[in-house]
Amino acid sequence: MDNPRCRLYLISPPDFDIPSFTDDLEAALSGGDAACLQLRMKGVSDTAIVQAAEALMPICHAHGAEFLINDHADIAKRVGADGVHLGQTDGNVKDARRLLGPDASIGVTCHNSKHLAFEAGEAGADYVAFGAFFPTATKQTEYSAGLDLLTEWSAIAEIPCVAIGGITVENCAPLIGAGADFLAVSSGVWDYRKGPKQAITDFNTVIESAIGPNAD
Ligand code: TZP
Ligand code: MG
Repeated sequence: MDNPRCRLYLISPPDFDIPSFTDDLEAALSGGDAACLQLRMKGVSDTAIVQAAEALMPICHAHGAEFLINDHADIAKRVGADGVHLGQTDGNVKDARRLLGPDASIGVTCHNSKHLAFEAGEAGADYVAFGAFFPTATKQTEYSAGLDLLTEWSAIAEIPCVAIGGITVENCAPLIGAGADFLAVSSGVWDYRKGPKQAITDFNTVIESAIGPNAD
């Protein structure tokens, strides 16, 4: 995923029905730039993830957004996704790379740890994800990350960093200023009071006006 400036990184809602989320995704992606959608479905069968992927991936591709699968490199391979996002217990980057190939986008959850992020980078990850930056109801979070981590990471590392956790149109500007390459957002888009399309538009307006290392 390219990041000449900070970009949005969409995460699916935890629960959805495919027809109505298909409409929401189509609307959202017509509202402005998003680098990707991560399909994040917990506690469901592989078949359910594959069915959702088959409905959602073409919409992402029609809008120039990558389509990533959370947790399961094998499912990413099976559906021909653009990549996979791995938690610390979801298998290792080298195995995922072998399976998905050199062009796949592989990202790793690194909580609030530069150490984990360097490990991920050495293993060949394309991006590292830090969080949670704000309280969130989407995931029970054990870790919280601060703006300093984004600034330090941008100063020392080549690999882009994704900021995650409770990010909204209203609170995202400091993350961009601190050096986030991507803003990973779920409820801040799907539950936005003006709807998902306006959320993407408004996030992009903030990104374009934010002063930060990636603002050009
Ligand atoms: N990892 C840390 S916080 C989080 C994940 C997957 C949830 C992100 O969702 P939201 O709704 O944008 O807080
Ligand atoms: Mg995981």
